[in-house]
Amino acid sequence: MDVIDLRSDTVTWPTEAMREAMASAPVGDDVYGEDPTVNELEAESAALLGKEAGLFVASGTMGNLTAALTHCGRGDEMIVGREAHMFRYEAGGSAALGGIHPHILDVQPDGTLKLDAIRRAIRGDNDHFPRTRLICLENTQGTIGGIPITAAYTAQVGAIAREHNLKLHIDGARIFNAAVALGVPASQLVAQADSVSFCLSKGLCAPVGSVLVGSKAFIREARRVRKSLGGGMRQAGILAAAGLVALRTMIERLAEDHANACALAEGLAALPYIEIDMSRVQTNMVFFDLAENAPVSAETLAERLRVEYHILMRPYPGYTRKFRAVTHYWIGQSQVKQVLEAMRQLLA
Ligand code: TLP
Repeated sequence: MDVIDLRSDTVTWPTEAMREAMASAPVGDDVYGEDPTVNELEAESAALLGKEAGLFVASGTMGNLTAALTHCGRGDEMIVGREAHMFRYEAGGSAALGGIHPHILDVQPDGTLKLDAIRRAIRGDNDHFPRTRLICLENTQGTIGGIPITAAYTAQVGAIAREHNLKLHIDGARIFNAAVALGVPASQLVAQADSVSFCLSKGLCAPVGSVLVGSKAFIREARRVRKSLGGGMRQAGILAAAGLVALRTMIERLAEDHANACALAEGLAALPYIEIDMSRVQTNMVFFDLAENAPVSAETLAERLRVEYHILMRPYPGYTRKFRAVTHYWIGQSQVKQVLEAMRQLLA
């Protein structure tokens, strides 16, 4: 990469190995279920997460939307965090396309929803109420810091879901970051979930795509939903080939991104006008605030980083002084050093 791009791990380019795998991927028509590479990716994804079946989708947003539309009918309700990507950053798709009513709960600083709040949010049988169908969690909880959510907490939410005959969906866009950070297999983190969507196109570096996993019956239904959303992708094996390389070679190395995020955060914490809570740096995200009395505004800082240092880092959408820097495959130790030196100069 010719710039140092810390805006997100979505910006990652595919690796050479991915480009080679894409060039030689066997393909077929995936709408007929005949693309061998897509089939392999779906099976491998399901096995990795301990589920029966998988479905290759175009994006994390499509994975979450397909799950919500498969679990819920019009007028049904899903319980979801106020800070969750599914609520904040998915263009209201589940409401617009599925008529699904979101029941919003506060996200705690540790990324969880309070168990009591979930219990209280579940509707009783009353003609006045929507019907609660679904609970959604996010792991890692990206919008508040990239916080990994433990298997023990998820099991408690799963138990509530089962007790009330609800489904549990996990937006696991970065589930492998959580698994690596917590030192447990990803399958353990989602054992209680009815569906999980995870992204190939973030820290794992594939150019496009996410996989939705769940039971065979759920995925059969989700295939129909994906088709209705225009997500039947034909010779998608070209893309799935990169996804297979991602699953086979890019998961363990996420630990390097976490170490680089830590180094970046420690360096930033030592600079003036930077407010940062080190205890929240647990995976590949560094959130920090620019102090009000800083010699540059957030916009000027972002602009000067871009123009003078070829570093892309911006205030987080919806905030004015809060920045999010995300480390990934294309950010190594030398890039971290360059960013810290640029920040030191601009804040002097
Ligand atoms: N997140 C993007 C932006 O949309 C904010 C980012 O840069 O982090 N779930 C989570 C937790 C996500 O962070 C994202 C993307 C998605 C779902 C959606 O994935 P895509 O972008 O593939 O639709």
